[in-house]
Amino acid sequence: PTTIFLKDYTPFGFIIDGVELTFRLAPKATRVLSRIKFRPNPDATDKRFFLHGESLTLISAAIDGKSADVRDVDGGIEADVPDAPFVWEAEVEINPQDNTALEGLYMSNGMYCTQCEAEGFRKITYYPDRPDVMAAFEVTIEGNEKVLLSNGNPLSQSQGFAKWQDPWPKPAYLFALVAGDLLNHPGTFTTKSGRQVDLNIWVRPGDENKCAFGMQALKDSMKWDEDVYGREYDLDLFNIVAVDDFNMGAMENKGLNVFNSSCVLASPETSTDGNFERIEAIIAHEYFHNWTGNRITCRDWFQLCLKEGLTVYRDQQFTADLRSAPVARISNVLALRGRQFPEDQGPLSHPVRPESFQEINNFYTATVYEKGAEVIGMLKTLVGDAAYSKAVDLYFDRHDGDAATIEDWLQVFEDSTGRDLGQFKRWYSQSGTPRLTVREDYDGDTFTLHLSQSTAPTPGQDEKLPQVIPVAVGLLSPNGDEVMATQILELTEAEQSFRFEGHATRPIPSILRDFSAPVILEQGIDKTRRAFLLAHDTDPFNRWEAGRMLARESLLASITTGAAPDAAYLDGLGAVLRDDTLDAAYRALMLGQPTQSELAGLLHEAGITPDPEAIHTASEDLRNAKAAAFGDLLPVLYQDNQIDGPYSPDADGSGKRSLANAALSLISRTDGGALAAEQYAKADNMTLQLAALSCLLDAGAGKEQLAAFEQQWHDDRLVMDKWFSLQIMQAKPDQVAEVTKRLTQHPDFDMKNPNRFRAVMGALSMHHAGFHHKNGAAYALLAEWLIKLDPVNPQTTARMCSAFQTWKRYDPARQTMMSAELDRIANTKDLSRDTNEMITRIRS
Ligand code: HT7
Ligand code: ZN
Repeated sequence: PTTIFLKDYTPFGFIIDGVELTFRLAPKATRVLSRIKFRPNPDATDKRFFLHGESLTLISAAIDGKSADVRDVDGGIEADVPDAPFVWEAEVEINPQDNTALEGLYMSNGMYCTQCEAEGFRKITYYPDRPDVMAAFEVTIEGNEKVLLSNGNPLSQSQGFAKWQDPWPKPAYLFALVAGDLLNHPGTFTTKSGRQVDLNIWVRPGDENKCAFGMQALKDSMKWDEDVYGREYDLDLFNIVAVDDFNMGAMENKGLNVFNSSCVLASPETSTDGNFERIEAIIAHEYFHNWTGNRITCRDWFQLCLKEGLTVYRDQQFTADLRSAPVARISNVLALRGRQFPEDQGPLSHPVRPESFQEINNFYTATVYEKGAEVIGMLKTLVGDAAYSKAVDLYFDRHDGDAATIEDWLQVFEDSTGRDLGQFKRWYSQSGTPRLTVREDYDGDTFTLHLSQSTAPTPGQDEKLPQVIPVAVGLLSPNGDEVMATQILELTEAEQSFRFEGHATRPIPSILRDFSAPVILEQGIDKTRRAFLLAHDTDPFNRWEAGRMLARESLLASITTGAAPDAAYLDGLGAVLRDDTLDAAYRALMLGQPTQSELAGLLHEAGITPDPEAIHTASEDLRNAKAAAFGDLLPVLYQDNQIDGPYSPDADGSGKRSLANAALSLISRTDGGALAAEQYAKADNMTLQLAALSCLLDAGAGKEQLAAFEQQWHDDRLVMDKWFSLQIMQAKPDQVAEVTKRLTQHPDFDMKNPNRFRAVMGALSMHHAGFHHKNGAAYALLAEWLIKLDPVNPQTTARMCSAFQTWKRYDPARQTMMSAELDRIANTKDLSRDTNEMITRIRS
């Protein structure tokens, strides 16, 4: 397989002055006619006329009206062309029906749809399928479907025919076409300059009552981007389409976003609060791409974080503004620690801007997205809010219409602030999670923080240089008052000291407030200090973090020494839970505890081989201890957070439900599931119904309800995904593989549907104690299904291989079993490039 390097970038030899495409739709033999105006690019040195193409049957090709002599080359075709403007015309045939990889033009439930990012357009026609080649598209669709959609504005439409024009030059990865018998949920939005935009959410008949929430989220996003970033929408129409078979969450195609139906369809009866929140964030994310991604795109795929990191950062800001900022921040950090830290600490570690790849689909990672967003957040913290806004305005002014780079992004900050960001740039090139170590000194007046940083070697990077780490610090007095409001310390050296004078009593520092940098903080403080911060920290993130650290230390002690759950933690937690000045969602987060895989990672970092059984036992013991310690409090929390009146997925309602459900899950440990059965029986929304079912299964009950749930929801694919997952998530560790295997034999298990495959195999790989059960059955089952899925859908297969990324953490017996499964996958005949690259990296 060929490796592509960032350093080898060269511009394409031609500029495109316009693209006309005609689609004659037929499930097994769609014809695509292209007419593309090319002219030589004066800035390019490589003048080769090469067009990408994959799985295409070429019917004809012509240059300036004369049949062209094309040569098949690796990944596409070449032709000799004039050293002057010319018109390329081609006709190809493709087979959407058999396209199970879900890249290019494919069919989902009788509907045609496309997915072109990153390199899917080359499966539609011959084209320079690279993001720095931008062009205006005109698209004609001929087909029998009632609705025929493409990017931009409609030029004309009649029975079986539609013509679309997108005036904004775009790279091919933003091309989209949808055709099907769809219904629309309409809306309108008036932009700040007074332009009316028609909005539609297109769905299959039967789903039209699940669009109202998504439509409101879209309007809120449009308004927020105007208010906060000054960005206005730039077409007369914005379409969203819900598709059942989709490899990821959603896609920001210009004017025609395509969504995994799980990321747009919502109703109280079928969606949980978590689903609503996720849908709101993803709709915002895709909409925000219109400026950060579409108007300004990436020069090449190495620059992916330019659009993804920034857009994730923007959608996180949006959620923080619309809901609770501390709760949003804690949730983001949980996601970062849960997904990005393991990636950065294992064989798949790569920089936010990778320097090489074989298959770009494998780099849509937590590092590029979530760590990429953290990097933007640090930049904003370092330059300040006003300077951030000024720099971003300059970015939009200077680069509108460009295919830009990280250098361009940093340059606008340098130009508008005068700051040298040379060292900051290391966040883009250095992989790994820095460790920030703190030591304290006090001399009766001056309090000193000695900070040091180090990053362990990662694949391909043995030496690490110091990075710029913004460390947000506040100081508290021993009675809990804040004696110094949050200040940003800039750690730039390997070791640096920061002095705070004039403190007659020794202050207590609150360090890395709001998680001001994506690092591992090693503070070396004792339980008493943590309990103090849990009780008094004025920074909501650090207050939560203090509780989290106490839980972590309690669990680690139980795992390694068999110690009982820590009483100081339980006391401190009890006080927080009783404090009803704190919002319910925040208290629900406080009740949570580190995941079992997080604990395994921590043990591994401490040089201790994690034992999944011991981790599982300690985690269960801590939950049982909470159930016992809060025996009186939990029913009160449950009762106080019941809501009369209609369901609403807003922050307040969902916060109350999350606290009540967290209480219920502990109560179910002592009442055998009686209260959960009551909740299940009267639940009128999915948040309450699913939580009750989950508690019942956890309590070893719920057989009847599980069957009733299936009976009630068997026609709803998205709800049935939950039914599949839940049974695996709540299975006892020794039964996880068996339950999963049984579910793969269920008539509704369809591996071609990525949502269903992920619901089942994702749940298997995320059940830490079950996946790592010593009999190795789960390893074998996952490998078996990855091997089956690879020829069908390489992209989804490759992503799910990451379940094995932590294999070297475990004992020799488990390592041997996982390694054998990795070998089995690697040795599979005709393994896809996607999966091959992932397995090779994981094994390295
Ligand atoms: N920019 C998109 C990333 C993407 C994708 C989406 C759906 C299917 C396949 C895909 N490959 C890449 C989604 C986003 O980040 O907004
Ligand atoms: Zn994105």
